[in-house]
Amino acid sequence: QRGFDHAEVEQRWQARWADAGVYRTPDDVEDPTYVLGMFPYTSGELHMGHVRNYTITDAYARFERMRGEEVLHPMGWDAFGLPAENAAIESAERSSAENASGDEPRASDTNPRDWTLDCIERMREQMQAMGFGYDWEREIATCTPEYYRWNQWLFERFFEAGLVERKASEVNWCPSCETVLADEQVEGGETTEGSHGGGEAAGVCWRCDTPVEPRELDQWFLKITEYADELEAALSDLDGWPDNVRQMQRNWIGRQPGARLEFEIHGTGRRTADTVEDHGPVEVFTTRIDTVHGVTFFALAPGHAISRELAEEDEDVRRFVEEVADPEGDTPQGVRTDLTARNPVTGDEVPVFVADFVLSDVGTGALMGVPGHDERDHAFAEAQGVDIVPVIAPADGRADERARSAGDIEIPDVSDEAYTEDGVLVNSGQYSGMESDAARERLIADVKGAEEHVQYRLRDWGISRQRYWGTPIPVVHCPECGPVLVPEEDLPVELPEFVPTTGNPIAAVDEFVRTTCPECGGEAERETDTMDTFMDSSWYFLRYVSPDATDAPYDVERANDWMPVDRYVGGIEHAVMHLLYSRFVTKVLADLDLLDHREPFSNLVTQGMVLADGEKMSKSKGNGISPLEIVERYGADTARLFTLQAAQPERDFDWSDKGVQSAHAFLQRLAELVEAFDPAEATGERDEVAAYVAREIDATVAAATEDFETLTFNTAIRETRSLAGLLRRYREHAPPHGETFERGLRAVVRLLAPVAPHVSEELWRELDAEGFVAEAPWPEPERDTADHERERRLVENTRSDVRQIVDVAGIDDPERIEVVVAPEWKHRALSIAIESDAPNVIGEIMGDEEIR
Ligand code: ANZ
Ligand code: ZN
Repeated sequence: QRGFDHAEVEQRWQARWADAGVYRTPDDVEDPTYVLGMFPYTSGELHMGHVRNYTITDAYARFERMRGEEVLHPMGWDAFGLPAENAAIESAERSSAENASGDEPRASDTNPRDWTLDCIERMREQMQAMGFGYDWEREIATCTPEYYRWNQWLFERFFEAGLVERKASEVNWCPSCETVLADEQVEGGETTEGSHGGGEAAGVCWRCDTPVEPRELDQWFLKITEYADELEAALSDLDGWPDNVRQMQRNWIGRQPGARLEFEIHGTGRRTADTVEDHGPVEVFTTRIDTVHGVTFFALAPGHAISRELAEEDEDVRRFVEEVADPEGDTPQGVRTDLTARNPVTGDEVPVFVADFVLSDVGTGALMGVPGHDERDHAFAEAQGVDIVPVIAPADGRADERARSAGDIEIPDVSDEAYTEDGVLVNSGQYSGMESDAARERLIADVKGAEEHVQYRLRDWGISRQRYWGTPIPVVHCPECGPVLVPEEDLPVELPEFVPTTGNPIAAVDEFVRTTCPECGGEAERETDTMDTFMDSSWYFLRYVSPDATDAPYDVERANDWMPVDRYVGGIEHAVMHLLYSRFVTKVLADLDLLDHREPFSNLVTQGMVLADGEKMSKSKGNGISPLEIVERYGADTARLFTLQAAQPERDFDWSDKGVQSAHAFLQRLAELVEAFDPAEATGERDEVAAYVAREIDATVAAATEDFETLTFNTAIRETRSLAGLLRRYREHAPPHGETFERGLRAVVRLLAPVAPHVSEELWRELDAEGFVAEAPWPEPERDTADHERERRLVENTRSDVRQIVDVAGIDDPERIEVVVAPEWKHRALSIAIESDAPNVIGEIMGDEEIR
């Protein structure tokens, strides 16, 4: 019998850990190291991405626990969402097809709740099989009333704080899922570069790939835009976050410093609505007030109040607004009105258009058109035969005073293409000759009605979903009182039983919909929208702190002690939505005095993908490898070891059977090495060799510890494996072995414990050590390792010399390598040893694996 039986070993230790409560975090712990993996969506099976994610957090949590830290490492389920509902609908369709009579739609065999709970059972089992050390007593599932009532409660606190709004708005509608999608859930929409901000092009649904359509609906919004400023500014202090994620959030928030200024609008009389005159000045937002002398037209969004009024009186405008306008189109289109706008700086009157590239919900819904310096405006002006005037010249080289005063500035030709950079102002009256930056400042100060203004690309967070499997929004619509919050004592508003329909299944449940108004007691209807599941995940990390709390979403005092999360690990696909919403909700909680922290995650790691032949591993690509199969065949320890040694957490890596086999073989060899050791038979040691090995142990421990601290598991494992290799050669080449050898084995087993916890427990016992290795103290170097570092580098150099000799000599027979190379190496080693005053042992333990 070679090595060990992984299935038996793994199950035995999993049971023992559970019995002993090794991974429990008692409530009275003061400030545990909070290690968290993004909780999984309950899809039914763990995939390799999950395995990687949770192996990383688990290894880190185990490392911290062995270092003597209290650790909080919980797990739960992101359990609401469409797939559960779709599964139920499909099952209902199947059974009614089988029942071909086709009269009544039958209740589905599966309902979303059962489907989800089933997934949870399976995924929990799979996680346990992986040996992840979670505190299962803190497990949460967002689809339980105990959890989602707090979504409702939070919605109500947000409402009272003025952070909830109901408004008609154009939404992304997925005709296949029959639901509204958040912008972030629309994929593949190319954003038009260059000109006027917005420009979201049609994309597809993130779940089902169906092209998304625009639709107008009354929606509930959380006003994340009120926090845009802080969400952006605080990014620079989040040093524990990767730069790319912070940059993605910055881009998403899209901070644009600029100015607002006012244009008087006049009717030119022919068909003008007098009403327009009543509007007074119309505001625009611009990032380029320095181009104001180049304004040759003015444009209103089709949804602008003035456009709507014009549409009532002007057939051309009506037709354009209702039939032609396409905000997602590639070419900007518009219709000329008989209004003019007066440039507040020059006094020029320019024509006013209603144009579809002006977005209603961006800025003020109106803009000043500068075709000379903006690409969109340029295209529009060409199509409409509007003047194109250059007012900015490239500053390069000519930016010196002399050239400028000499009137020597070369005015760019903008007739074919806009010049979009900053530069020096020309054709701009008293401002000519100034640089863009300075001119902006001066113009904001000089122009009446102009003021500095920062605009954000970020939109409010639409949380309404017209689906069943989510948190009911706790509102009653009363014909008398309007929308009224469900009183706190009546929460949770529980989901009714599922009925399969197209559209929104909740709206089909009469007993749910019909209710009385909490304010006037009259007949009223419940809101039938449910919340975006990103609401569930934007505070779940707080619930783990007190998963059973019944009078608050979480224990505030404990959350103050335990938060923020010290290590948060998850996929880069959450860089914007989940991570931004979580930051937003945390800030609101802080402002509601429900938390002392303004950021939820002090440190973030986004793990790379697991690839198969260079492509993302996934079910839909059919190139997936099931973690379960790997666990069955090689054991969880092997799966974990391979996953962590393949690459640094941030990097993608290719699945490799060879790598898996090598990880497996290594664990087996290590087991043999430990099992073959009998402390009773240990004898005295040859001093120089033992001293060298002792130093290698220290150096390995020091290096691996540093690697664990930075989650660089792959190099930690490499170090540990090479120490194990050294010990093996030590046994073969330089017996006898005693204390040092044993110390080495104990170090290796503990360094591996976070990575391959089951076999490590087994070997720990084998070494007659006390207790669980999971709770054993992390190894420490016995001596200062600085000297040894230097010596190690010399040894490394020696080895690479040897490698070169082997290469040059073209030797491939291991026996011969030893014979041919050994004298060379010994000689060089000796000289190094003399030079560096290091113990002369290198030759004794020369069988470097790569050479042999
Ligand atoms: C005049 C101007 C001149 C602008 C120039 C730009 C360049 P970006 O382009 O992403 O920085 N804008 C304002 N309101 C808008 C709306 N409702 N819909 C579409 N576009 C709108 O975004 C800022 C610019 O977007 C603003 O600056 C404005 O055009 C345009 F050489 O004003 B600019
Ligand atoms: Zn009422």
